[in-house]
Amino acid sequence: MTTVNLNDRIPNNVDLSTDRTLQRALEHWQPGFQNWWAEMGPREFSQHEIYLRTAVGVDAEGWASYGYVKMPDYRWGIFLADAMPDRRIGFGDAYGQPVWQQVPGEFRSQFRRLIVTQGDTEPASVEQQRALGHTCPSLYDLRNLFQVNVEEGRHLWAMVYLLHAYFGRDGREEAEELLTRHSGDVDKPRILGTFNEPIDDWLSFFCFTYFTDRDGKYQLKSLAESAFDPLARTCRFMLTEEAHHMFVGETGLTRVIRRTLEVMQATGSEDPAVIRNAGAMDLGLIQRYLNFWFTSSLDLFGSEVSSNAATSFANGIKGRPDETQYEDHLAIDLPYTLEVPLGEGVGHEEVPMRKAMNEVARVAYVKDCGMGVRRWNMTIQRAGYAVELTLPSTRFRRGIGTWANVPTNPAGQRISHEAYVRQMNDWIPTDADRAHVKSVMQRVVEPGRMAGWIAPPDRGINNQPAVCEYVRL
Ligand code: BYC
Repeated sequence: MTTVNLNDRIPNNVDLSTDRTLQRALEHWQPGFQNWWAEMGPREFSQHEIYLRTAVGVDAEGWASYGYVKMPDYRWGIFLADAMPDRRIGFGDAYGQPVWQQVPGEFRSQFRRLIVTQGDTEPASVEQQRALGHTCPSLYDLRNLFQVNVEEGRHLWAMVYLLHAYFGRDGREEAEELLTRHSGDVDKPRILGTFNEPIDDWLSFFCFTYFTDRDGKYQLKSLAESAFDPLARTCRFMLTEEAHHMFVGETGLTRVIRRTLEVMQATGSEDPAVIRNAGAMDLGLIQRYLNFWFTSSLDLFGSEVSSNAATSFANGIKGRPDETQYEDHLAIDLPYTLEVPLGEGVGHEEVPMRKAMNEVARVAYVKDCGMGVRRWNMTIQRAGYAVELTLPSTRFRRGIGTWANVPTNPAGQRISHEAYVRQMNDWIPTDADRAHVKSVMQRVVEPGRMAGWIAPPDRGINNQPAVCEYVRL
């Protein structure tokens, strides 16, 4: 394993000090990053000490160290998972050949585009979440938010390292641009749709970390298969950090639901008005938030039929998530059957598998999303209620791909445009839903205490006691 140089100005395990030019270029980018964090990150909390984990190594056992850190002092660095000896390309036309340590010239622009797209999402999410600290439901949650934020900052570093190290001047220019686009900016927005959606309440934050970070998991898994080994190794390590973000989402939503059930039991009512009056979120409202963030995140996989995806697969640039689970890594003559709009209904179309790689990844993602929903339904059932939360159809409310702008209901049945517009209020958060959520977003910062709309976590971070002062305000 390459040693981790934690004391370097930029902590790294890539022997940065042996490449002075690269080191200087990254040190030149560093103040821009720090300024961006100070301006666009959770700036009102920059002087507080937070109980954070920091990456100090890349092996399974010892990568994390916990301690109190002020966010601007976080050791953002460059960490790649260890190289696998004699690693071979695992899919596509160059299957079985040795992986690349440099980017082949002919694939340069494709790689750059993917790395920039990935990199763009990381600071975007920090920007989206920057105001949440003011309304945290507990110190535990506040700490988790900041953990997610600093790690997204590190993921930006991961992509910027690749741009600087392997893409010369264009890479350096792209790295600058990553700090100038901003989430929701009318003139210079972030690249992908979901990353321009505001996240101004904690229910949205939990949905985002459940659904959108899970897209991150699947995209990183695809890139972790790449023939370009430095990209694969970077993404492998990012995946270990990403797991915590999804944990925050899943347990966050579980706790919201648990609290709702407690209120339903205490009041003996399922009436949304009664639940809201008691300061909790009714299940219908939660369902509408799930619908919103799930459908938005589905678009992040790109079009069902994509020549970009086919070329990326053919050229070894981006594989399928968990490529090793497939028997055929060439996927040349295989057909893939897609659901497509047909007349007023749903038809089927066969397309070459390689062109359907975005859909293959999306299907795996949807299955993964369903697991948490099943667990929530078991919790609801155990509490004695017949309500079931569901994931809407992948045809519903799509903005990208075959089903873009085709009106369907959440079950995926085709409906008229008028019916779609008229009923949307039943399906995604209404103004009243958002106003209610906003009204209960009151800041709670006494150690161990929770806001009234969310149950406490099962256990503390790194075995800390329930009353831990995770953030020293
Ligand atoms: N919004 O052939 P198409 C994460 C564009 S999340 C706007 O259909 P392709 C994280 C597309 O860019 C993971 N535009 O799709 C989570 C293309 O534009 P250009 C982020 C969209 O190229 C939480 C055009 O439509 N990582 O890490 O096969 C917190 C036609 O594209 C959208 C990645 O996405 C959209 N939703 O695949 C923090 C991995 N969808 O290039 C972080 C890198 C598509 O023709 N990116 N378009 O101008 C990729 O692999 C691919 O770019 C995509 C699209 C999967 C996104």
